[in-house]
Amino acid sequence: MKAYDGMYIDGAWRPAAGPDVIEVVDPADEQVIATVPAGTVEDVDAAVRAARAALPAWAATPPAERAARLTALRDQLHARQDEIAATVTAELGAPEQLARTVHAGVPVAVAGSYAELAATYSFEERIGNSTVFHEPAGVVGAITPWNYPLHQIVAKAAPALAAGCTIVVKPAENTPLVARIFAECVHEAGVPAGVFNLVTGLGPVAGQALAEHPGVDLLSFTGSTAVGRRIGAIAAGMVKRVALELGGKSANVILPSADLARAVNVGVANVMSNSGQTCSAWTRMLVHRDRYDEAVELAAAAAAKYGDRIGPLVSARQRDRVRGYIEKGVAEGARLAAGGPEAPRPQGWYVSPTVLADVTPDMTVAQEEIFGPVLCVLRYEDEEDALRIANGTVYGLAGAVWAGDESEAVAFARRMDTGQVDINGGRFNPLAPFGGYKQSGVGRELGVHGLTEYVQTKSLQF
Ligand code: TXE
Repeated sequence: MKAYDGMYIDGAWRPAAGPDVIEVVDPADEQVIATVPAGTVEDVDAAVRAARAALPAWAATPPAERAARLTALRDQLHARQDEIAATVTAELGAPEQLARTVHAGVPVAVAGSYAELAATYSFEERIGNSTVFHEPAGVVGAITPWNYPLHQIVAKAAPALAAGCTIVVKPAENTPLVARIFAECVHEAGVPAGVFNLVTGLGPVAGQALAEHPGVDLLSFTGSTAVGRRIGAIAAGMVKRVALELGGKSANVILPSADLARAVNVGVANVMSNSGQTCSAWTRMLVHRDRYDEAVELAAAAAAKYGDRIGPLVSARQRDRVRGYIEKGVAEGARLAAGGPEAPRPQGWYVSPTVLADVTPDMTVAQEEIFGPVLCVLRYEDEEDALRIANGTVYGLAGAVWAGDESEAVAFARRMDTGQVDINGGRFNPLAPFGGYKQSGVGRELGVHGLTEYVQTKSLQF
């Protein structure tokens, strides 16, 4: 067990203001692996002051120099990929392969993309008789969740730094260790003191203090809809800009012309990956009634095969939540085709890959985000019915459409009320905008759209 002290504020690891610590637990064996300081209002204040003080110089730093720091940051993340992967495995429970490829790999690509965008973005443009400047939005307060602990930080910090903003990050309390590695990488990359700051702590204490701090101009939050609403209310009350990336209940629509086996297998893998703790996961599989039984059989077999490759959930609380949803699904009339609420192992916060069949759109499991390895398979009558079901939740984050003909899938995707759709499987693109329609959020992350969140415009008329 390692007791870390200090928080990264103003370019150095400073002792915390208070004595309290947070225990970090390995979800696979429930052992405490480390402690980190629980930041207080005072720590947040010190971090925001440092960020404010660093803002004018960083905002005035030429974009090419900001790009050079981001390139150095990408190189640091790349050089420490093994350590990052091992840390995510320890604090989140992510299986090794997933930790290496996704948790450690994607942030390298995202940091690299912002190194390029910082150098190429039009921070100044001419519109008729005006010159428009895209200036930094100011001091950013970022609150991040545990499900992709490094990616969630990089997806906010990299565009903020590219835009010339300074930032204070409050990472999730379950996964602060990889956040500390990120701060070390920022430091090694030569980012000036105060430009990036890290305060570990509890949401209602450090997170709330950050959101409410008058020295913060823009809030960027990823997490639950409940907390997102609070952050949005604080932002509205103080007239701060806000970006919210919240939950999802994404539909995987398998049209009758699709390759059913492929669509089902990829769909199951999508839901089970990261033990289902992915906001964009395709948790509702929609299948035409004529192929429904076949699809359920395929999904159950795929889920059963996934069994030994799945990691635990992040906490006992999340495990209990997910089990509760499975039980509720069965109580409301769904049929267990694979898995179930019973603990598959005596130790660790595991839940078996679960497939719920005969799910109808009105059931709780078809409406609420479960955030675990649970797939709901729903039946549709025709394309219009599929569209109604796909669009019939308060969320609109992601989705998938499968069809024999790509243009058929595209036509359907265009009618979906959702921010991102994968066509016949799709492939991750770190430059494509990511974010929600409806109650899945406000604003976009990644690529040029992500950068735009962190600028404000000033126009000069001639
Ligand atoms: O999230 P919280 P939780 C969803 C998912 C999951 C559920 C609960 O459905 O089952 O949320 O997860 C900070 N003021 N998602 O409880 O609490 C907190 O410290 C300021 C979807 O872990 O929203 C952490 O840093 N900050 C999701 C961050 O908010 C506060 C990812 C997220 O934690 C705060 C995670 C407060 N009052 C969960 N309370 C996604 N969209 O990817 C908490 N926080």
